[in-house]
Amino acid sequence: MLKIWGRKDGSNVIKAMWCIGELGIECERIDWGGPFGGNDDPEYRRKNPNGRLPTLEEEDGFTLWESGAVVRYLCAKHSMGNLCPEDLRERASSDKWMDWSSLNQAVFNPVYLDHYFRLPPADRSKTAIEAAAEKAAPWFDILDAHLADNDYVGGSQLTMGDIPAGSVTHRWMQWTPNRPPHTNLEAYYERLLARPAYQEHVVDANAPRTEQVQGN
Ligand SMILES: N[C@@H](CCC(=O)N[C@@H](CS)C(=O)NCC(=O)O)C(=O)O
Repeated sequence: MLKIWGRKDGSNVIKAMWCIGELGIECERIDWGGPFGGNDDPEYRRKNPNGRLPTLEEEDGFTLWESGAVVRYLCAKHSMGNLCPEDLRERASSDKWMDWSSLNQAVFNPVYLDHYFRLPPADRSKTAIEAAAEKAAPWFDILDAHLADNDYVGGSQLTMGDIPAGSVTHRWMQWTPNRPPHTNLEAYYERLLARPAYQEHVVDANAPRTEQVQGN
């Protein structure tokens, strides 16, 4: 069976697992990294020399790392013409949003993680969170404008292009203090929330942390 190595609340593991949920394929996810450790295990490093998550492993020993590559591979293998658009230009547009999300939209995420959870409480800074939100907002303006005419980033249906953007949108929606209004993004988020795979692998996987943020 397909294996994914990675703790379920890792932002990049979330992308792989939401994708797998949408594809409806069987998968064994192995708790790895973070509090579970194992990143420096020599056998794990042979699968993924970066010692990061997620790592995909197939029954014949094929391994793949980099969450975007994992999502692209799984969608091309199991959902050509659907989550992976067959038309080259449509596929390139989905690819574009995937790279855009990782390189731009998600930059607030490590700052939020540090200042909500990772740093010793005395070193956490609300100002740092607010500054990260302010820096990220223009990227969300761009996505919001695109969604005025598109239900999903690739057009009228969910594609692999939504996986990174949609998964990071959850943290933005739930963890951003004084979030600026984005009507189209909010409607997009509602559409994603209606998807069982999004609920399970994005919302539920983030739930303990979200409760902690909202309890702050
Ligand atoms: N660009 C890589 C980043 C991988 C990465 O940094 N993953 C984080 C988790 S989301 C990680 O491995 N952190 C160390 C850990 O959780 O132990 C990808 O997209 O797969």
